[in-house]
Amino acid sequence: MDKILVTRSSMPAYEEYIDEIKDMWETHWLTNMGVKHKRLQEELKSYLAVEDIDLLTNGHMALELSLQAMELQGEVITTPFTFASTTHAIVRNGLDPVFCDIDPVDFTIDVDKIESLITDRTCAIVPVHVYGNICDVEQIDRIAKQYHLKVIYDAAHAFGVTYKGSGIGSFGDASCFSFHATKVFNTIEGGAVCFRDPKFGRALYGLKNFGIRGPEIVDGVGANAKMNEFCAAMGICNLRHINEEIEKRRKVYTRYMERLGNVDGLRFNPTQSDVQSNYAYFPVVIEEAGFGENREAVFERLARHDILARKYFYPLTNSFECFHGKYDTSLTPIAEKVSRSVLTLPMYADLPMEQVDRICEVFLDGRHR
Ligand code: T4K
Repeated sequence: MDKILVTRSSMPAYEEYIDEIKDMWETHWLTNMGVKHKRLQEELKSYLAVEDIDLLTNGHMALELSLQAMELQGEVITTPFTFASTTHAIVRNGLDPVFCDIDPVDFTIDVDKIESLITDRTCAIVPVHVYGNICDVEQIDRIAKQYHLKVIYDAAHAFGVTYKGSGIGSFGDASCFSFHATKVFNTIEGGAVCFRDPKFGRALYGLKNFGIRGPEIVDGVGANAKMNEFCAAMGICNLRHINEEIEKRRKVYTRYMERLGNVDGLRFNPTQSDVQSNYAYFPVVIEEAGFGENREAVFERLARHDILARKYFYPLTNSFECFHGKYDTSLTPIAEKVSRSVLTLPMYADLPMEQVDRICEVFLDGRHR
């Protein structure tokens, strides 16, 4: 039997993609903000219900260049329960990450702990809508206003999520999405920043295109983070099917919950009120005392049956070797505990229900059914 991987890229029909890229053999226009880039940008602005958006090569550059465009200095409050990218974007900007613990229920930044971490060096907050669970955007907004801090959301997991009917990308000063192959919506590699302030948009654009403003004008020292036309074409195709894809994910989520939802010692993504979810990931927190087995035992049994669940996010970013013990993980005990007990099970739109059933069977190993 084939391996079941943690996810599988959504792709349009082969013919649909070929049809979308065909004209490039006439125009020979492959990158540098071509027609497909412009079209996808407009379509995403409308789909995500945001005021403005710019497309980039990937979610990481979206984060890194957003922080740079804000010309920040000092400390940035963030969480360690995330992918390497979030913390690396902060550190690569010469900023000091200050790690805040997470909420034990939805795994996002614990808003009650943010204020105690604010110093006169704090310049921004980088919260993460982890697994597509949304942060407490209202409290974060209040804190940011009170202490004059910028808010840059890592929205890599939150494509299409809405809160009280508003696109999740419309909160904070900037929201950074990932369109990586493994995401709910993909452009192969890709990312975007949503924002409102045109001054920030102009700075970001300069950073993604060498600071070039015209054939003879370079007014800033920029990088290159432009989305190319093949990626934009993939996005245009995938966006046509996105609602269907999310609906299929919802069905997978429902099946998992039917099989695992009432098992002692297991915890799942919460249902958040006023939130339209995208079912990006299916994390399970395994509490050994209640379940009778720890995360490692379940992970290994699944792997023996060719089911490759993942430990997103273990280890915590504040314990990475590259930081040489610089950060004290005992200051984020809940993140540490969740990181040691969570397993993300396979989740993608075309995951057959029989495979979901098999995954659950192996997960439970006959003991709790
Ligand atoms: N912030 C957060 C919170 C993030 O999670 C991420 C990325 C970022 C920022 C940065 O965004 P990007 O710069 O990546 O756009 C994966 C992804 O590479 C990464 O995008 C993602 N988060 C992270 C959570 O997961 P890996 O190392 O686990 O990927 P990999 O190669 O093991 O792939 C996982 C599974 O996906 C494979 O087993 C099969 C499937 N897959 C993978 C690829 C590459 C496909 O079906 N097709 C593919 O092309 O990091």
